Amino acid sequence: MSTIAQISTPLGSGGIAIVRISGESALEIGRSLFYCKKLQNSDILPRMLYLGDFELDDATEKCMMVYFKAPYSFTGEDVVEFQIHGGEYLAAKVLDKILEKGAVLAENGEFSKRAFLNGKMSLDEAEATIDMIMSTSDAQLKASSKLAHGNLYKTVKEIQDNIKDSLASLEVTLDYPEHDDEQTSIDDVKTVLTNALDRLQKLQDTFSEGEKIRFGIDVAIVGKPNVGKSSLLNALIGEDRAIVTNIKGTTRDTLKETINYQGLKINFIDTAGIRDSDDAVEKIGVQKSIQSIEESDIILFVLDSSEDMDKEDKELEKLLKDKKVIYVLNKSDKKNKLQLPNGLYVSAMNGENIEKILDEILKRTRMDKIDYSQLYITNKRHYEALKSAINSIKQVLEEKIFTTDIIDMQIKKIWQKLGEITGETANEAIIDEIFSKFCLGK
Ligand SMILES: Nc1nc2c(ncn2[C@@H]2O[C@H](COP(=O)(O)OP(=O)(O)OP(=O)(O)O)[C@@H](O)[C@H]2O)c(=O)[nH]1
Ligand SMILES: [Mg+2]
Repeated sequence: MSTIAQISTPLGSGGIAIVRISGESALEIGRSLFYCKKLQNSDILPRMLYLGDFELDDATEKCMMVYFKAPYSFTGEDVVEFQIHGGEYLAAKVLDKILEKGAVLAENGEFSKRAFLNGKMSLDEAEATIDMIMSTSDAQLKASSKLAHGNLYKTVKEIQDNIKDSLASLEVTLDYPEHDDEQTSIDDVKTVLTNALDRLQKLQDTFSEGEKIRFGIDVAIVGKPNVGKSSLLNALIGEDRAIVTNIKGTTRDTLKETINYQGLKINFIDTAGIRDSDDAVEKIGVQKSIQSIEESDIILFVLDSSEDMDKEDKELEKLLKDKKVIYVLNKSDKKNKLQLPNGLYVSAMNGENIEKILDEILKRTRMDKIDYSQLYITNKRHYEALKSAINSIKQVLEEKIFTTDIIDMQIKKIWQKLGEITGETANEAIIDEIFSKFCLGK
């Protein structure tokens, strides 16, 4: 495999930039460009930081160099890293020099891909690492760090091993029928599969929360015109973001704003007031509002508490009947008229009870019950693989005639599906696609 190099820190100016080389010639290339008095008559020691000079054509860069000897490196190959002053042009020059010596430019995620191919991390761990890097909330960071530490990998591997072992002992009884009872072994396989099914289903069930941990809870703010949806959005995010007027139909387009609350992301979507309208633009806006209702996890159904519910409100309520809905009775600073036992009286104008809405969102979506010591499936790819492994297990357990051949074939299928999560059986195109989404130099 070729020796690759790339700048591993973000492009731009900063305190330090790191240029990384990985592959068979990493050490040779690194040493040929680096002058350090200490290294004149001695070998370079792995994991030691050396201070020296990197020779550029017209300049000398005083920098640090570190060597990681294969297989004890991030990629599992020989790796050399230069820690240089963080100038964009300077880093590019250092990289050029390394390329001149025979290294090739690493593609996006190529260091990580090599780490995966060399068994340094599983595919799910690599994906979780990127998720950690991209984290924008405590919840996402905690959940992805658990995954990045191989907790999913270990669970999946254990289940795969259990299934494989039980199949192996079944095969032994078939080879030596005098030793054991075949039926007992078949029953053992069934027990192992039932246990696996239970564990996998529990994991699969975490995806609903897992998705919210990763992407946030989607909350649509819905209501007829002028009830104060945009005012409420502004109050919830603590910023004057949406236009507010006393003209009905002010909001034409949906507007999404995210906040962090108790470590979780909440994505609020302000929508156009829903009503019958002849205005072409407003009609599109209303269509978008309806789409937001369908796509969100929970709805803030905003009503004007100073008025009774009218026909428009009631029509809208019907539209929400299959959704999780929080009744938000806005304008509580005005004389109250609307009585709803399950309503939350708030005022977007003076801020009354705004935080209660946030708590209610967490409660109703059960996101207040997140236990970070537990593993959450946050990645759709893992979820899909779990789903098809679960289906295959169910199929075997439902077989009327439980022959060894059927078990053998089905178990291989289950094993294969589970292997897609860890990458063991994932096909090359999927692997390439995953790593191509990684950052340059990662
Ligand atoms: N008194 C009082 N007035 C409010 C409150 N919230 C909003 N309003 C007023 O209600 C009017 C409509 O507010 P918006 O936030 O634009 O209402 P909307 O639901 O977004 O309206 P559309 O975008 O037209 O659908 C404005 O005049 C606001 O000042 C509140 O809590 N109390
Ligand atoms: Mg509005």
